[in-house]
Amino acid sequence: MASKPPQGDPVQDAPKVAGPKHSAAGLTAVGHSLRMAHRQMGVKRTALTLLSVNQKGGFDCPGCAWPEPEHRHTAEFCENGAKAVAEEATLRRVTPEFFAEHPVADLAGRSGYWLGQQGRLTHPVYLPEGGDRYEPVTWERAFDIVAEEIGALASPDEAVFYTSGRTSNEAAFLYQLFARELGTNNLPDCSNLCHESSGSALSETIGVGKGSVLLEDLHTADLIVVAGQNPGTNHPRMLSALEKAKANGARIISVNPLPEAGLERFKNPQTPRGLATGTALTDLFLQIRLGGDQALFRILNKLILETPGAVDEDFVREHTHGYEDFAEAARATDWDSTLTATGLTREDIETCLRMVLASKSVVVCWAMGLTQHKHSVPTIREIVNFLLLRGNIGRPGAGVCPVRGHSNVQGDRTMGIFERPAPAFLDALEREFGFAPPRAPGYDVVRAIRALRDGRAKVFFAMGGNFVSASPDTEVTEAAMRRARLTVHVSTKLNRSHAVTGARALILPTLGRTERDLQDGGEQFVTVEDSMGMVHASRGRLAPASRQLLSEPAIVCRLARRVLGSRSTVPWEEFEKDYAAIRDRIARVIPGFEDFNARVADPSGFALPHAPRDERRFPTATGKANFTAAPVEYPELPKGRLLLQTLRSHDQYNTTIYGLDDRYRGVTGGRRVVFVHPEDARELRLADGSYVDLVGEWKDGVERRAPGFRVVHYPTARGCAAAYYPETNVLVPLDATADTSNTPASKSVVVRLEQSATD
Ligand SMILES: Nc1nc2c(c(=O)[nH]1)N[C@H]1C(S)=C(S)[C@@H](COP(=O)(O)OP(=O)(O)OC[C@H]3O[C@@H](n4cnc5c(=O)[nH]c(N)nc54)[C@H](O)[C@@H]3O)O[C@H]1N2
Ligand SMILES: Nc1nc2c(c(=O)[nH]1)N[C@H]1C(S)=C(S)[C@@H](COP(=O)(O)OP(=O)(O)OC[C@H]3O[C@@H](n4cnc5c(=O)[nH]c(N)nc54)[C@H](O)[C@@H]3O)O[C@H]1N2
Ligand SMILES: [Mo]
Repeated sequence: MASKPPQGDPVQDAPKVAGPKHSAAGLTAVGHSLRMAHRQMGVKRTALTLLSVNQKGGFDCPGCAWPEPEHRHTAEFCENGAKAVAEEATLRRVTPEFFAEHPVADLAGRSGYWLGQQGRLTHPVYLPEGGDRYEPVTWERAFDIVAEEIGALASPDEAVFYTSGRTSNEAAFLYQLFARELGTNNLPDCSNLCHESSGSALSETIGVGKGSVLLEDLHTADLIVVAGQNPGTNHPRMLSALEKAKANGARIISVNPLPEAGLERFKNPQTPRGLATGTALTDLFLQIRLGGDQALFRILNKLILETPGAVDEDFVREHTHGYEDFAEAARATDWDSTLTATGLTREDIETCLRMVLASKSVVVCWAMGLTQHKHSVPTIREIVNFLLLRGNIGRPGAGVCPVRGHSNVQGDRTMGIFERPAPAFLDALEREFGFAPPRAPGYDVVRAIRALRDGRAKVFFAMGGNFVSASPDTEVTEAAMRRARLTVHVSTKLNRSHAVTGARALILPTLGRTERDLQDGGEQFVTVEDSMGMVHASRGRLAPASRQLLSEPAIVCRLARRVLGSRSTVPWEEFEKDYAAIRDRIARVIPGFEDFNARVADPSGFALPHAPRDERRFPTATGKANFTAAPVEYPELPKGRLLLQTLRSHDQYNTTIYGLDDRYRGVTGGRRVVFVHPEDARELRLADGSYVDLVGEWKDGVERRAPGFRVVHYPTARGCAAAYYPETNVLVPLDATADTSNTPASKSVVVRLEQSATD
């Protein structure tokens, strides 16, 4: 039974357009967050909940992974954090009666927005083979069903265990332990769709796949480059750090095809100045073409090499490897191809160079605008080259800053959620638990979809997330999912992945961050790691959404006991009772977590070691920081086509849609919009307000179509278009991925725009 993905709500999706804004936050943002929160939680619960977000002794915001400052405001959250909290702490409920009224086919016809608006899941539910709707099931029976299907597999490698990045360190550690004791490394995670390119590029070049800066480094940098990131929407608390940096004299360069309001001007609602005029953030805006960043950094590197005295020769000699090959490649760069690739002018780039040369310490921040292209890994390696040239790694005020997405995505990876674990990690597991973990690499997200599609994987288990909506090539992914024997989702809220199921399906409802976690050993807390490698505790305060909910660690423990039975060497029961017992094991397996329980008692948490940052030691294959010399690439655009990036609106958290507005880009009341430069639109004869189908063009010749988008004339870079994810995931081919990291190239999709039949 194939159903087309729903195309938005025809009644609600009627976008109105008013043009881009030029500043972010301010009191409007505070008002929006409070209204949204009141609607979901009421006034009293709103106050109780929002005041403990990101406070010492409170819970970690389930929004983004931006770190908390040492000195916290009473309200240490942002508009979008408040929405994330309201979404979870909502008083609305999805009960067994709801499932009785809504067959799966009905759910499959609803928009993601509608599904999310129904509220919190309250009971475990089961869709039997041949059944048309979910029915209530006991936890025991649910675990029996999973055990039955896993037991029937020819090999544990026919099971796939996905993780989304909200999972705590404790739950993540147990989850990977279970998968590995079962015998598989099939642990794809949202990172595969997200910052995998950063991890790949950084581990090879600096020896650690994480950012090398702390919050203080941002505050004290001379120059901050923000490339391929929209912090005003996706990491609003980063604007406070940028404001502080500016107050200390920093300059900021934004590299983006779109003028993003948050980067132009920040009105900090916590300061009088913020409420009046706000702070202008960006000093230089480089309106780059999609995918032009490698070319930009390559020419900057060439120009630095050509400037006498600009290279930090001591650093290069002492700490790096591969300089000569890199320098030769950089010197060969020419202006013509650079200007084509970037769409910038020579003056833009020369201004940028002057700012770089005038700065002693430089931080480069980036997010999805750099990681989701075919050549993302060489692009990020070129940024590393750029920083290495002037010794900008491993000293204060300087370094690489990949800004992570999900609040614990970095921690999940540290805990071993990875389809290609390091041998040293597996050795440590083996030593600690006495079983032999599998050594062969497992499936990442794209490979997992292929395995499901081809019948090589039969059980799909998700610890959070919304796999079918977050993944590329929606129709392919959904068909793959429907071939599974069993799909299981541990979730807080309803989403499309619950409606696109295998022969049998389970939804297992779980506690969110905001909720109290009571186990036999007393009240528990969990821990998370932010984007800068700081680990701290998170403790929920609210009563759970339903008495039936189990915590994620409890679900893994019970599942593991049921599936592995007496063959397990892991004390699952003990772990479920008291999470401190899990942390004791983490302390013994994962470097940097020594004495974990004692150190996490400090309300500010602790910093994980980072050899390049702390001691300018680079644990790479060469023992040095590696310069790299890859050919410069950029996307080619056939005539009459546009390069489409798929990005987030201001009113969504990934596939969770909070509302239908994108305030800073001036769109209200709808999501099916495509932003096109007015000149491109004129050439393509597309009036503002006309309706088009977006049709993907890829070398496999398959037609991928997203129908019915309103054209919005918008000041994006020439040749580039933008539309929201996940509505446009149908256009991203499964095989169009980044080299090395295998991340879907969601930011460079070649499309043609066809007038909609209904227009
Ligand atoms: N409120 C909210 N917060 C979130 C999320 C959310 O959905 N909502 N998601 C979380 C997650 S998981 C993540 S990963 C992050 C995502 O955070 P972002 O990476 O900021 O998210 P996107 O909306 O994908 O924005 C991509 C930005 O890069 C720019 N860009 C696109 N392509 C290019 C390019 O080729 N070059 C350059 N220089 N720029 C480019 C786009 O114009 C846009 O400004 O946010 C996290 N925080
Ligand atoms: N085209 C395109 N595709 C993309 C992207 C893009 O920019 N463009 N971005 C990619 C990126 S960066 C990412 S990170 C992925 C996101 O992929 P995912 O992480 O898979 O998706 P989310 O939308 O964050 O997942 C939302 C669901 O998580 C569940 N949930 C929320 N909180 C909890 C919790 O505490 N515990 C549990 N168990 N469940 C919880 C809820 O049921 C909710 O419906 O999408 C990727 N897909
Ligand atoms: Mo992400």
